Order: sequence, then C-alpha cells, then structure tokens
Amino acid sequence: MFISFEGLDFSGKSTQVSLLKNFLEENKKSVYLIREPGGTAISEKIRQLLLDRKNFEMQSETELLLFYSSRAQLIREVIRPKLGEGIFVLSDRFHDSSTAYQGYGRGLDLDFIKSLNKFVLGETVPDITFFIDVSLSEIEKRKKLNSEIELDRIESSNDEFYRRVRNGYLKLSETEKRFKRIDGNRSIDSIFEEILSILKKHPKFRG
Ligand code: T5A
Repeated sequence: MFISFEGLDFSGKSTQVSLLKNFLEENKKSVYLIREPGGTAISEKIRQLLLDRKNFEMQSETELLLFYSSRAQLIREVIRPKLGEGIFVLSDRFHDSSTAYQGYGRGLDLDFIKSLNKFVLGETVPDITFFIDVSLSEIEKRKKLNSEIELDRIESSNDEFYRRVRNGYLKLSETEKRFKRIDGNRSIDSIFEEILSILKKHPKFRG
C-alpha cells in the first residue's frame, strides 16, 4: 500500500509519518519511509539544488522539472520495487506538493502538471493521501518556536505564497477521492488517532 502525507511546511507531516511507521511495524508490517524531494542518490542531489538558498535565481519552470526529475528516479528505483514486494511505502510529500506549490503557489499551468503526473507517475499514485491542514497563524508560531532552524529556499517564501499553496490543497481535497483533509490545529495524538481510524477503513489496508 502506498500512503502519502501532504501539508504546508511545519504542518507536522514528518511527526505523523513516523508515528504511522512505528504503529505499522508494531503490527508486524514491513514499512519503507521516503521523503520528497529525495530518497535515492540522484534525488538527494536534486534536493540540494532545489532547497539551497543560494539558488535564488532558480526559475519556477526549472523548479517544477527538477521536482519531477527527482520523483521519476524515486518511483522507478525505489517505490515500484518496494510496492511489488508488498511493503508499505510511506511518503513525506509526493506529487500533490507539486500541484499545490508549483501549480497554485507559483502559478504554473495545472494542466501541464497533470500531464507530467501521467508521464512520470503512470499508475504509481498513492492509495490514500493525508493532508494535515494547519492555519497560517499556527505555522507562523511553529516557525518561531523552531527559529534555530535555517529556512530553506522554498520555506523562505512569503505569506501570500503559502495562502495560495493552502488553497491548492483545499481544492485537491474537494476533487480527489483519495485526499483526506485532517484538521492539524490539534494535538499530535488526536491527529494520529483520526489518521488511523481513516486508514483502518481503507479496503487495501483491511485487505
Ligand atoms: N516542495 C516539495 C515543493 O515545492 N514541491 C514538491 O513537489 C515537493 C515534493 C521540502 C520543500 O520542498 C517543497 C515543500 C517544502 O518547502 P522539507 O525540508 O522536506 O522541504 O520540508 P517539509 O516537507 O515542509 O517538512 P518540515 O520538516 O518543514 O515540516 P513537517 O514535516 O510538516 O513538520 P514536522 O513534523 O517536522 O513538525 C514541525 C514542528 O511542529 C511541531 C514539531 O514538533 C516540529 O517542531 N509539531 C506540532 N506542534 C503542535 N501541534 C502539533 N500537532 C504538531 N505537530 C508537529
């Protein structure tokens, strides 16, 4: 089964992915955790290019194609083989991040992004996607609490950009059946409880 997590930076995805990994392993499931961009030697090099603050001159089109280059490699080198072995693949971000950040956030053509999804993903689409939806004011608070962390090139974007990205995720929640919006302005435990209860009802999970 293929499960992805989406949300704004600091929305708590990594926290929830790692709780789910522990839960599945305690229940004797084989799990493979990935994050995007990254996850293969080539994809990690592309990640450095994408997030490096020094690359401020990077154009939106370049950014989009680099995310999909990294993803094309990850899907073929890691995701498909792992899914073929019956392993649970948990992904901290996947293609919906490109729709939200590069499509809605940067204003790139959404139909072109859909055609990239067809070309790069093919049938390799998550079975379920948890969108941890956190308000911009809560994100701001968490950024301040983590002020020792140096923000990367994309995290340094302004509030208006993040408003458009969140709006993109909300649109996806309305149009994609696999996309589950979870209220992320709550305790870590109550968010995880809801994720588990939704997952346990999924036919592939009960399988
Ligand atoms: N990107 C990525 C694109 O633009 N297009 C794409 O196609 C893709 C794939 C990746 C960047 O690339 C962009 C999006 C990103 O800007 P990254 O370093 O991988 O960058 O960063 P993120 O994926 O954004 O991950 P973060 O680590 O920044 O945030 P998370 O994983 O959402 O949050 P997490 O779990 O680390 O938590 C953040 C803080 O909040 C606390 C945690 O303890 C932590 O301090 N927290 C909570 N606090 C209160 N209540 C809760 N419920 C909390 N849950 C967590």
